Amino acid sequence: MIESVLVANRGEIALRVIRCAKEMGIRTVAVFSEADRTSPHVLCADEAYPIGPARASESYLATDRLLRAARRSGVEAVHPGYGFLAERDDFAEAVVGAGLVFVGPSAATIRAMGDKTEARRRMAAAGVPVVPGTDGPLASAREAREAAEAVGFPVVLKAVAGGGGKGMRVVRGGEDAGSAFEAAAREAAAAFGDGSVYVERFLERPRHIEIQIFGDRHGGAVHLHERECSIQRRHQKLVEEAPSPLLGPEERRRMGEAAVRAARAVDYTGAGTVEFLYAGGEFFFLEMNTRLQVEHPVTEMVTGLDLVEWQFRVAAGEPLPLRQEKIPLRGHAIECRITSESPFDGFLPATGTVGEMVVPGGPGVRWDGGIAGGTGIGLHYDPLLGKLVTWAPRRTGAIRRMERALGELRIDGVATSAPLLRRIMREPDFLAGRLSTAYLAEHPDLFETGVSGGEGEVLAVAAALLEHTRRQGRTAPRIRRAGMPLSAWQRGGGGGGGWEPRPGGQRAGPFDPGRAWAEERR
Ligand code: MV4
Repeated sequence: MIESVLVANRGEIALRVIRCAKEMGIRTVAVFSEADRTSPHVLCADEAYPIGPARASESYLATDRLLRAARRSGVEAVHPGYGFLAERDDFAEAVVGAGLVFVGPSAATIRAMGDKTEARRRMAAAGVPVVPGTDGPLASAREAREAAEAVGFPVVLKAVAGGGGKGMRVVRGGEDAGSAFEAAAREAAAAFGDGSVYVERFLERPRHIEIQIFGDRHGGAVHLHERECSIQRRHQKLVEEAPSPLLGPEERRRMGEAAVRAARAVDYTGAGTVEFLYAGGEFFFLEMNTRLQVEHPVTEMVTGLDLVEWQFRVAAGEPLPLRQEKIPLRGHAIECRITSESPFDGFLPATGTVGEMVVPGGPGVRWDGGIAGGTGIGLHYDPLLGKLVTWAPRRTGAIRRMERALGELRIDGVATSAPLLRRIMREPDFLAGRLSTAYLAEHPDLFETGVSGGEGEVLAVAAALLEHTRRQGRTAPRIRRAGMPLSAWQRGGGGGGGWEPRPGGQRAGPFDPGRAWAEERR
């Protein structure tokens, strides 16, 4: 087994990996920037090394500094987490070149899957369905027009070096293909240093379903079922779940088999994800992500397996712990991403210092977070504070549990996405599993706050006062001994889940004029 690991990451994923390593008896080494001196991942590790200033390019993205820390600490392996250097083939190569174990796939696999046209070619050759489109990059605007016409409109132009939606351009008619090509190529060159662009048929309102895969160094490959990730905003996922509410056992089996073919086609080792678009009863390969994903806990909850433990075992050269038929699928799990963003304010990034926190608990509830009271939230890194995950035998139970848990969650000192997530947990289309990548765009009411000045504001205040008076009459008084400060539980408000009542509910909660207004209008 691996005896020591440096975790080349921060926040919740660094903590997640360190927790697993500790349970396996692996010595853990954290790294931290000047902004993360007292972060939980640093405090939790056996040892921690400073790697530079807050700016990621001079710390978490600085291969030389990470490798220096690895050498000084004498670790045997490096776990990249996700983001930062996790999908950089040159980093994987540098780690292996330094005589260390890279906990992830080979540099060659990362490189092949990073080129989206090569990925398409390899998948098509392996019998994995791909979206109709071009095999390679387009040489000119004229070629783009011709390719678009051959594929059939609407089409989408994508960066060969892209992924994650950056630089995508949808084209609905022939006249626009040339100018879209020029724009997409320019954007791709600026974003990725490679202006190559290819074309695919554009699927309308697809669902995003991905399959968790695992491969070992002995030719073994399995899948751990799917995750439904359709609720996204600008290619950032907000809610993920497993299994997908609308996938039948037959489709699940076919998608799983296609994902395993994909894994075998690139000699995959470690944890990976095959992303599919699902539209009109068909599924198509989209991309392969050569890392552990943010949303891996929903897979862990429905399989009962520890994916990070599997990563370490595979990296140590062990065969996969289970055969395909033995991989369980039990119950339903949902994950909500809690980010430091103001959802009702255009997702404006929020900053601050985490004050008092209440982390939800109880049966079927998991909190994977990277913050604690006192943690500073700035603008240097990704806004993900933590992930709230619930499990129950059925989907409705997991949703109710999530709503309950979001109600318990309190993060004072910084605005979070939690109030929006709580609204989603009550929204009829979500409850019915009517999901697509257009879900948020098609539900603008989720973002309504109701107080927007003028007449509306007067009405909102009136409605809110009415609601407040009604509630005062029927809720138990809050107990507060003289001189005792209110705890976060008693106080309500703050930046966490907020204690929004259910429509018509009777719970005490902070006064929320927007909510009261929306309810009054119904
Ligand atoms: C597509 C598509 C429709 N047709 N490709 C967006 C992220 C990037 N990984 C690929 N994306 C898409 N590719 C074809 N041929 C629609 C999207 C897309 C999307 C995909 C998954 C999840 C959310 C999305 C939101 C908008 C567009």
